[in-house]
Amino acid sequence: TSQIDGDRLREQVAEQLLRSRARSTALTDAVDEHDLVRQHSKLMSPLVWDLAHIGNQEELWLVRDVGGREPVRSDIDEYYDAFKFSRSVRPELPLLNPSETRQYVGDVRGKVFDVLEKVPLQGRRLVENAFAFGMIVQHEQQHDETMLATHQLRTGEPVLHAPPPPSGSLVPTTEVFIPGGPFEMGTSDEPWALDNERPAHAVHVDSFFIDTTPVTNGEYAQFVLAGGYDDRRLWTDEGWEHRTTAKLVAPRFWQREENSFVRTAFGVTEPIVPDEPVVHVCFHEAQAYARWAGKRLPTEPEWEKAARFDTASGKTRRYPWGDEQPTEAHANLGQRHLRPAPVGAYPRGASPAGVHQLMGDVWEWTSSDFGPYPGFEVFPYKEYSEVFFGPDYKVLRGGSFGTDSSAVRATFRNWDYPIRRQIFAGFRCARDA
Ligand code: AVJ
Ligand code: FE
Repeated sequence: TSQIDGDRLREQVAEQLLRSRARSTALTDAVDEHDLVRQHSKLMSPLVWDLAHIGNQEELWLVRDVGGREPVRSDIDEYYDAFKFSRSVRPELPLLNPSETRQYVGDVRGKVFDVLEKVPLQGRRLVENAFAFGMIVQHEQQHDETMLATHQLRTGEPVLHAPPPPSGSLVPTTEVFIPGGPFEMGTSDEPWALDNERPAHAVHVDSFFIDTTPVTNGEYAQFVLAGGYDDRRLWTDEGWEHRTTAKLVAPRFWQREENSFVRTAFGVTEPIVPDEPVVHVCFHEAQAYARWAGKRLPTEPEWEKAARFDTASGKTRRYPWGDEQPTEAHANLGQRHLRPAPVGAYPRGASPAGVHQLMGDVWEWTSSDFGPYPGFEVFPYKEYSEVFFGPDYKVLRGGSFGTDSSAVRATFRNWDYPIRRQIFAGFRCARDA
């Protein structure tokens, strides 16, 4: 009955709220007060801003909107409105200090649990109310990944620790053929899918080849050593312009030592691991590498078809491996590890076509601009996706080791400026058939 369904849903939501909060707490308790309030990079907010912003969004959507309750604090909304002040100026705002922030997010959360207990989760209210909770869980997890990227930019002794990912294994072929024809892209029935993933619609894709694994550090190092950054022909006009003004010579966090490379991640400097997917490259670097390799980046529909389409049944799956939720055996997600796993580490996560590690490890740049699917409807607010549609942003797919499984699906669409590389972004190559 719907009563039981509602109670079950309440439990699941409560569990997800606790899980995301445990992660936010761990990310912010790992550093001292000074590290919480300072800006580790102009590209990022102070960690204490992300934490209070998580609480403020939760207050706006769940306490005030779904719950219809009085504000917890109405005086601070504007400082935590991501559209009002850009990341670079946030340290200058009269922000809550770390202990006020912890108090605030705790107060909000207390009310949220009260709202969760009482809110109707039946009939027509189920979808919209349950979605609001799901959206807020995903929002917190998205900011947790952003905070993880801030940790990566922070200098000093390591404060985050995690066991290494599973070891790699041989992936039999380097690329697979995906036959041309239509497939169903996007979704109309994933309960937590955000507006830009909807609706499901048929898309025709020409035949193409796609690499079975993301491009590795070892492969990328060859490109650098071959002079790829100095070869004008490999770069687009925009890419070359950026490579020149930003003085790009290798992925972010790499340092060259003669003909080898070390990289620094979360306070640890070590030689690059050749079999690990390359991470912290921008779209332009990915594009130049692909051209050097005689290939190109996949389009967004190609990526999704390679990830979800089952040629045998003609059906589109939820995930590359099938319809079951991701587990530790399928993908490197959820910050269980602090790095991408070597190629071949997740044979059980491969798609029907034999494409590995589409989910997790590194976000993958596609060649596509971020735009609406046919039939797109804003839900629930235009600032989630609509205001970003257009040629300024490129789509990334699949999630990274820092993305929680609650905040990514095979339909999930991330986007960023093509020059950004502090995010956990890598890529794989494709080519025309
Ligand atoms: C989907 C990752 C691009 O971080 O800018 C967080 C998610 N939206 N708060 C971002 C988001 C509002 C968004 N990305
Ligand atoms: Fe946000």
